[in-house]
Amino acid sequence: MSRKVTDNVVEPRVAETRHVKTIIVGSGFAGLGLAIRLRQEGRDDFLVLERGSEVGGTWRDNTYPGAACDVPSHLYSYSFALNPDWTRSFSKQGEIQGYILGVAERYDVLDRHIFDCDVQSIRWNDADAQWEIGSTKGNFTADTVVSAVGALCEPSLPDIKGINDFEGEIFHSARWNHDADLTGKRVAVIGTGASSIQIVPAIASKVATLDVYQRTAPWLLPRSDRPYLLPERLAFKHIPGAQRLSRAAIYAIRETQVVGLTRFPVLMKAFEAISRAKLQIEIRDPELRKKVTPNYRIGCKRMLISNEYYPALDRDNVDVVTDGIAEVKAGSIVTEDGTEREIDALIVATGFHVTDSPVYETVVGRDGRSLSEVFDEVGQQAYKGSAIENFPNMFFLVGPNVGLGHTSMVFMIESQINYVASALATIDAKGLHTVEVRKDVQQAYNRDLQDKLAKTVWNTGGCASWYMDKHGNNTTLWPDFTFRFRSLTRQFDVDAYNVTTAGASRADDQKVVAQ
Ligand code: N01
Repeated sequence: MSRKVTDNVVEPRVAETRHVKTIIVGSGFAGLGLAIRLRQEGRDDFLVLERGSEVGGTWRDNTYPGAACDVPSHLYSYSFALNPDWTRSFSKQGEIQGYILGVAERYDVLDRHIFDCDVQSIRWNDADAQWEIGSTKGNFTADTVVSAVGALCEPSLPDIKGINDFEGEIFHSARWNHDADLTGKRVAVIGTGASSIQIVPAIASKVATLDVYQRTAPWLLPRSDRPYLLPERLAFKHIPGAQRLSRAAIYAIRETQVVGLTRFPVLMKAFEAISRAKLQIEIRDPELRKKVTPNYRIGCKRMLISNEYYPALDRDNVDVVTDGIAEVKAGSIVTEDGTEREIDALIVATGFHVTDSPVYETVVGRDGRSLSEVFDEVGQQAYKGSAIENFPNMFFLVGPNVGLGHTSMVFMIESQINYVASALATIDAKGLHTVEVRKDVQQAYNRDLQDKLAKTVWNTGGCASWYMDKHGNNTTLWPDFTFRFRSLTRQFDVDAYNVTTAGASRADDQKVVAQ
């Protein structure tokens, strides 16, 4: 099949408001997976609104040199669309994006997508009990909306004096400018997170000089990446169960980390020992080694894997700068100690708006408050990462406290897809007009989560990370085994929701319909 992903798109007539039963916003792993499920269940009255021009989400957007996944390929894929053809144990961005495009075609959901459609507002209309969606491709109404925009979609730009006056090439890691030729240039990278540690080794040998501005040193572990041999690929393809077995083994091994990360942070010392040995072996210069040795417990921030980052830092043309940045000038960066380093290009690898996403301002719930206003007050929270009080008939994929640092997000996404698909089926089967998670249920769920999180290395490991919100709560990570989340989300639990049936007045709203 040679159909392009943007073919067969359903374009609305812009002047009209179009009603659809379910609107999914975003078509990364999450939105696409749900679209496939809905189609498989014969629920064709849905649309996926996607601001990009193809599916893929973060894997479409992050095209920086060296971009690759740090979860093994056979686990980092849909359970219903295993891929025996992965060429490496850890896939690169292009191969993952190719896989996602292929799945979208194979499961025939592209005709339900509207691409280049930037959703600008999602507002609940209580009188009509439906969502009103404004977008660059017209207006829609929907009975239910599923937000699948992802947590790592809005680049966070550092608020550094003068940065807007920089006259050379400047771009964020997630918006890589492929027209900018860095060969022979003096380049600076701000940030040393998961993106930066892949970019730095990928460009170090081609640039003239590379200044890596490090605020906090990351912990690094070995990356056991290798190409799959032909016999292995043939086995994955032709021996029944071989790929499932490999996937199950990867899952089980990764899941053992949960004990150290969430219950007994002291166990993380074993990983720390491996990481220290790696530092010792890969960095010759003792001064540099000291600079890049982290001063917090491993696992507190995301553990990174690379065999190339430290050797890249050890190169003669690469400098790690740990003095804070005071100012960016037209052609240089000045640090707080007064040193000025001239550069031609500046790469901003400073992460994403996770707990303060601007997307939250665009979603307005039942009482007229936006998600960002609600989160401002109570912190980013949801029930099972999937539903939020005051936002009826709305579900979230990759919502609050669903994130992971140790294994595949696709596992969590598929768990949520089960839950949301079950919710939509329940709404239909029971003839429900609205479903809104009960406040007491949401509060109890989040109290329990925060109790668990208090013991984790993320909260106790002595670091500052994007896992925490401005209230000091970890509102991003799931603090337990992932199979527990799978079990929690297997079925929609309608009794956790206030529901109304068609024709019921708002006064009846709080009554739960008979189960
Ligand atoms: O972003 P980050 P990322 N001045 O937030 C620094 C996923 N991912 O794009 O640590 C100076 O991790 C900041 O410093 P500090 C993965 O989930 C996966 O790298 O806050 N520095 C940090 O060093 C990952 O966790 C993969 O002190 C500033 C860096 O910028 C998530 O995406 C690959 C600064 C930001 O690191 C985000 O990763 C890539 C400032 N004002 C991404 N502001 C794989 O699967 C921030 N920093 C391999």
